[in-house]
Amino acid sequence: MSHRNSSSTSKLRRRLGIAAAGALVLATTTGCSAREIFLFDMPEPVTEQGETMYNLWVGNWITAWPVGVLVWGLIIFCVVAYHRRRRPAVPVQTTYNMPIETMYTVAPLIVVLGLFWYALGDQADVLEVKGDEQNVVNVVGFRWSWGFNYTDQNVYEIGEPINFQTPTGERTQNQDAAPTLWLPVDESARVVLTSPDVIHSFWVVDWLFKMDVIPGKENQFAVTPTEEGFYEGRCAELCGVDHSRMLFNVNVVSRAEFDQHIKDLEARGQVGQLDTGRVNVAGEPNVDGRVL
Ligand SMILES: [Cu+2]
Repeated sequence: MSHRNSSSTSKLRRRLGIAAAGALVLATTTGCSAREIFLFDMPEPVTEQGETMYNLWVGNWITAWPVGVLVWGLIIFCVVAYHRRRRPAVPVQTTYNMPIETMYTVAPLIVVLGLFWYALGDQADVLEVKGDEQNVVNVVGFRWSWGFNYTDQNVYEIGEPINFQTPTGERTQNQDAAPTLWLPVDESARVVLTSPDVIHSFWVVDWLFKMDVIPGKENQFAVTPTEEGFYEGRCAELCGVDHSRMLFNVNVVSRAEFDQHIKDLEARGQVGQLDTGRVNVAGEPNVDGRVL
């Protein structure tokens, strides 16, 4: 190796070393955990089905990171190694190299088929509704809030659109003011989704799950919450001018607290079921024929 080559090699090593040290300092000084860095701080699962989603994501990241690191590594290497160096105008051309071309084709095919296989299996698990769930609730998404029919107990809850701002820009309500669906922990629930007007989407962020709410169609899924807690939800389908006001919560509690909540709804006179089949002029659902 000539003197010129060895000096440029050591320069290259130094630059790569500085880049690596910079990345390390950035990662440690921002105080991020490995989960935050490699999984982008994805919420940890709080339902049985969420566990499946979480594992699918982790599997995807395990596949994606080495591919990403390889690609970024090659890009950065080329940028650093060939920076301002004299190269022939046309580099050496490699054509009809069967081993390389076979690798280009087969390697991505294996990755894509593998991801597809796992996604398909997990999708079937997450969407499985056996029909023997311990609780049944009917979620009604309407312009611009949510209603919850506790089907077995014949009581309901209905919310109002969240008011975020006064005309002067003050924040008047927060997520806590949104209607709340209560569910008992460690019990399976079948969630039936209906809409009297347009397409909405029922999304509980920490469940790692959302499903469209389609008028004239009953979408449903089963969920078993495994952690007590208060979880934020929102409409995830741009459904009109006040779409952003369609917030809700899910409160996962003990069986005793759940029973008490049902009694509270009865005491408030919220007996009956929201009927999504009858819609008044404002597009809001009726309760037992009464216009809300
Ligand atoms: Cu909506």
